[in-house]
Amino acid sequence: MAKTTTLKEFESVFPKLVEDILDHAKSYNLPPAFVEWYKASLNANTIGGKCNRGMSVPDSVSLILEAPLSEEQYFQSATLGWMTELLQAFFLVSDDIMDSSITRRGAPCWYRQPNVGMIAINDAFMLESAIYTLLKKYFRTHPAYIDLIELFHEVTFQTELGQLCDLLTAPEDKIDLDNFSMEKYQFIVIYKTAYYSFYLPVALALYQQNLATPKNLKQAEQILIPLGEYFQIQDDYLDNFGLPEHIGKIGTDIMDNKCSWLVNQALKIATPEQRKVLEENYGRKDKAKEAEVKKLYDELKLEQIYKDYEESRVGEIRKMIAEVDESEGLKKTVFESFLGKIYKRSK
Ligand code: GPP
Ligand code: MG
Ligand code: MG
Ligand code: MG
Repeated sequence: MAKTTTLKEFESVFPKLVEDILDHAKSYNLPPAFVEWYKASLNANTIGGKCNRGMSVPDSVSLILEAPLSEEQYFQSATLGWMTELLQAFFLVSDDIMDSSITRRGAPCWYRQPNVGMIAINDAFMLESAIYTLLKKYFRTHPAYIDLIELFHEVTFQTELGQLCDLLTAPEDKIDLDNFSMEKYQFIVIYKTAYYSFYLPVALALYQQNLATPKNLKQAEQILIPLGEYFQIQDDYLDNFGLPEHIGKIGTDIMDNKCSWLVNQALKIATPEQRKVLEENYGRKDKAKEAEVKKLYDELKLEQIYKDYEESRVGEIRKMIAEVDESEGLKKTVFESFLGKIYKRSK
């Protein structure tokens, strides 16, 4: 029987990894005060989230093996899990600067903390570098070492492509609702979120177990990309309808002129008058205008439209999972576990 990890167990691995990362920095005689800076950045930006991505690496390995993990197996797979969390930390520190966000995980965004400012950009790079420090230390002799490195590089690039489209469809100075479309939306979310949040953890579990056959990787991608798309639609929904106390962040999508799922749904059903309200109020750095858009979203009953979407999409995803071929060692339970963690989430 598989055994799923707890946040406490998973977090207990991290201090050792921080020591490894800092030892690497110290090997270049980095002055102690700067080692402390790196340590503070690692702890502030990597810890404190839900760790769904990270925990899903040991969980997937245990589900694939249909057995609890030995201490060594747990440490190895949790270490891969922490690398996905470091990648996420690198993205979030950067994304919050690009999105002019205020809070993250219930605290001021890193770039807004005292004495940090734009040093946050370099801190983000160093969070990314930590992935490769750990990969080298623990996976140098693993038969899939090069595949693991290439996977992190490719998924990083895919996420950057998604982020580029996210930013280019949301210019600050040129509000043009004709710029938005569900086709663009789909591209943005698949690349900016689905690959690193959903495909990556399962691909890591498969590589670690030497089960990353072309067929298993393809099947994982075919289900995890739609799952990741659904997850980002939830994120867009929560940006407006979620409670900051629950989601740990204050929504910025309306003021940031984002090609969000909600604005795309609104454009589909708005009357010409309602479209005018959007044209005059969307994407402006003005609280009163943001409130007008929020009011319109309520009038258009977007909350109900989202809930109906969620039910029908989850039904389709369940069907895809039922069709997974387990003959090369991949398990349906890996996908069921992901779906269970995010279905109807409020944070
Ligand atoms: C989520 O978008 C996407 C990312 C965090 C990827 C960022 C990619 C980079 C290459 C920096 P979001 O802005 O909706 O997330 P949130 O709502 O958490 O700010
Ligand atoms: Mg963003
Ligand atoms: Mg953001
Ligand atoms: Mg968001």
